[in-house]
Amino acid sequence: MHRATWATAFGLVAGLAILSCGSDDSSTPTATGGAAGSAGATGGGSGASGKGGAAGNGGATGGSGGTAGTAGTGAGGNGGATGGSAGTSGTGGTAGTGGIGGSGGGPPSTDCALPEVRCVDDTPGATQEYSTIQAAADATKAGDSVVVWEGTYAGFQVDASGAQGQPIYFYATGGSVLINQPASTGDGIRLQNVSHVVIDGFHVQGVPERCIAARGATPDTPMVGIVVRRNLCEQAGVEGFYLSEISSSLVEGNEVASTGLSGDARSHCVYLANAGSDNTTLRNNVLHGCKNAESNGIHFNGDLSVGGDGIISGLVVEGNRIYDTGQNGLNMDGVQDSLVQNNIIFGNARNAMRAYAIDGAQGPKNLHVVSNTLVALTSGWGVKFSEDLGGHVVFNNILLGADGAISMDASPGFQSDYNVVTDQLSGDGENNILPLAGWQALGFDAHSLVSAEAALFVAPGSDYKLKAGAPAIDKGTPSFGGQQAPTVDFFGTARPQGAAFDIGAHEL
Ligand SMILES: [Ca+2]
Ligand SMILES: [Ca+2]
Repeated sequence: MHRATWATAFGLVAGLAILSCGSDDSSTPTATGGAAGSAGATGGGSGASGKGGAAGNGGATGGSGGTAGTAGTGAGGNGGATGGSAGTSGTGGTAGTGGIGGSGGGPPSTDCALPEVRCVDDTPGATQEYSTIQAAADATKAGDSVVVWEGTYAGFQVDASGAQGQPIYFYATGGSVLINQPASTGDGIRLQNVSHVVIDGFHVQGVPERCIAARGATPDTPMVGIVVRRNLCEQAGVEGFYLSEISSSLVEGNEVASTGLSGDARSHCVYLANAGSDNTTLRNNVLHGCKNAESNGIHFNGDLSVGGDGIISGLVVEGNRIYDTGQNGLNMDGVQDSLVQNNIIFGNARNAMRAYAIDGAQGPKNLHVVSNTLVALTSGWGVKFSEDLGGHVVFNNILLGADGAISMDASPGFQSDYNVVTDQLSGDGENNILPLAGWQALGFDAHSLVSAEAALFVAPGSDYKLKAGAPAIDKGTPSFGGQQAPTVDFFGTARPQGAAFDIGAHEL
């Protein structure tokens, strides 16, 4: 069951890659010239041709990495952030080093004969250079890959950093590398104040602490360049992932299910912690079954008491599917200047999206909430703001809630339109609940409309694609309030289809 869902997440990533063309098709030619980087099948960049230089990088989405020079020392390009494949090492001369694989890729090479590839297998043979992942991790330096072959392993801690363009890449081959015994910390995988480390493809199950924890940095000197990709986390003792002070990092294509076996009420699927965790992207994750009482799909905590500016900013939260948690889908304490788009959130105990300040230095400000399907029909609101500093832009969303669609206090500069809503909204901290007509009289949501689950979705409760004839179809807008709508939907389908942009995370 979980495996099947995980596979769906992979499909999603691949789909996005196919259709997200051209958002960053830059290349990195050098004066001496490398072998041409291969452009991605769609949207990747290409490098310069020649000998020995660096190959091009794939595009931000969908690119393939370049091929290193055949007789040079050039590095292979980086795969696209999603969907790209890693660069190919050069042959002859000094071998080039492949780049970071995108979601469709992996490490530069899995060839155990290469000195920078450290192969781990629990079974003796050609792929067993190390029998534990920890032993390989302890030997790594920047640019190394730890390639783990199918088997069952104890967890590990990473104490060595990669470098910009030379990450340490931990890669689980074949989809059945199981970590079911903890590292010494009790976590499955611990990143201890390191940067430029990739964790790709591990299945972590039943560890007493977190499946993956990154900690030990400070808000003023956070970890950078952490990539947590395509992992499956089940039955963690506490949170699924606890990621503290990770900046300019990427959490994508993971599935987290069934956290909190220790009984801790705050056993979030994913916890992005503390004020150094700026400019990080969380996308295409499937998060569910984190059901303890105060557990959220993703808990963001800009905690002033821990130091720094007390705010998490510059986030991109997109393409996530979050359901069946004990509290809110997105729970954002002290988050500002961030984009939330193309998420499908439903069936949680409380609000689909909640932005506020308790631990954060300030409340929400300048959140752009676009093209999401946010359904909170157990209790709560589609989206709720408090301790609010305003500047939010909210459009093209389906916002359904047992209490209503949007709840806020007076929110300076608030802009919302082109939403499908429950016919209950509040602009004064829920002292007054207004129907859409009354809300429109305040100057909001002139083009929005009221609807309900049964009229909108293929199968409320499980399948939140739009059904034929749904009133959300072709009722959206390409941009609003200075923010563009996403050019693909949750499934990677280009927007718009048909006559116009649709409202919600799905485009028909
Ligand atoms: Ca910050
Ligand atoms: Ca359409």
